[in-house]
Amino acid sequence: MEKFLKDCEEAVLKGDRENAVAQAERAVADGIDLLDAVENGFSAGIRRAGDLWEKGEYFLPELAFSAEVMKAAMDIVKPALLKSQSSDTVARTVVIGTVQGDIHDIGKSLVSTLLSANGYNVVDLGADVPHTRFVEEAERHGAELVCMSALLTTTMTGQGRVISMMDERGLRNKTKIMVGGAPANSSWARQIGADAYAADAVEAVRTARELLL
Ligand code: B1M
Repeated sequence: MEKFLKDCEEAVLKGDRENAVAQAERAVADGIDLLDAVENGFSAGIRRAGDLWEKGEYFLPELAFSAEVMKAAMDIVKPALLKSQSSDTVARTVVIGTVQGDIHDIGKSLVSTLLSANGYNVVDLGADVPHTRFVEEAERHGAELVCMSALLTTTMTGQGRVISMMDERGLRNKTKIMVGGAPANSSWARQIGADAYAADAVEAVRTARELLL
């Protein structure tokens, strides 16, 4: 398993689409723990690519290419991941997206997939979602939970902005709010008045269950 995870990591890091797709297909065919493959294999590769870019050893197009390769692997894993989870939850509506100004959508999409797989009715707004749209869509769909992802320190403030707007619109007492993404943490969630923070996709599902008891 360790070698397999390393192969997934290297495929994304090196932007080797063919290999990443082959590893993803193998994971599905061999019944490998898909979450393990995503979190500890492919994601490890994209994070390492980010570290190299930060150190100036990768150029932005190389990082972007690694991200595309990661998404190609995710496209293969996603249908099987959707089937693999138990969906014993009564459908509750969740609105999810990455906040305005932020195009990072890989982690958000993983959270979205796992929530769907666990029986939630997920309205995925995508990335770079205007603050007002979170509010409008939450109201339109009668969402019980709004999940906001942010990967940039410059965009995470948008999570707080949306919470204030939900409050102004009188939706805050009907809708729970969860935040996530690399720069967020529990104290940030408390600071902006969110109900919860989740560090990863599995924790996001567990937290959604607790919030919507
Ligand atoms: Co960008 N980027 N990036 N990037 N990028 C980061 C975030 C950065 C930390 C890299 C670095 O410096 N080491 C840095 C941010 C620094 C900061 O703000 N302090 C950065 C930067 C600076 C930028 C640009 C500004 C670069 C530039 O243009 N000069 C630019 C921003 C563009 C924009 O958004 N406006 C940019 C662009 C890009 C790419 C397009 C090349 C690509 C994104 C492709 C895409 O998503 N479609 C990219 C990538 C890939 C990264 C890194 C390397 C990896 C992100 C990722 O996909 N991780 C990232 C470095 C890093 O995070 N270590 C980086 C894998 C994913 C599975 O994990 O997203 O953390 P993650 O999601 C996890 C958890 O966080 C959690 O669960 C997920 C699954 O376990 N989670 C949630 C996430 N959302 C949640 C929501 C929830 C609950 C849990 O609901 C509430």
